[in-house]
Amino acid sequence: MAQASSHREAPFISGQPKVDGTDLYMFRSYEPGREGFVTILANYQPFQDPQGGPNFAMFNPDALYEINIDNTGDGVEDLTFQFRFKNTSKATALTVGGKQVKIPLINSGPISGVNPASLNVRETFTVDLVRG
Ligand SMILES: [Ca+2]
Repeated sequence: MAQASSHREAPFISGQPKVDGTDLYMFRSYEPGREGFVTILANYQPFQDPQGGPNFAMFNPDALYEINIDNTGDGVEDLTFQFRFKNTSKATALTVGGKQVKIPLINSGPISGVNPASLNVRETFTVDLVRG
């Protein structure tokens, strides 16, 4: 039996795009000295374009994102990677009509580097590995 993620064709998950897992990729590392490693990529929130700002797709801080790995071939997970996300607002305010007005946007200007002043909402995550 194969299980796969949806691409918005499932009615329930189409109403919750932030937790809609669209693709999962796994490949063996080809870098020298890392032959024993596997890289896993997971995509969520389908059909988001880079130019789709100013509020770009963020993960749901109320959701638990899990990637289950069966490495014994019995269809039962042996490793589970659990991701939890947190959004922290800097409460950036701009002067509008002489008043300080908090912006509802993720950023107030171009983003370059990690955590620049123009970034209003910072998204961080934790990952836990559950065995068994
Ligand atoms: Ca297993």
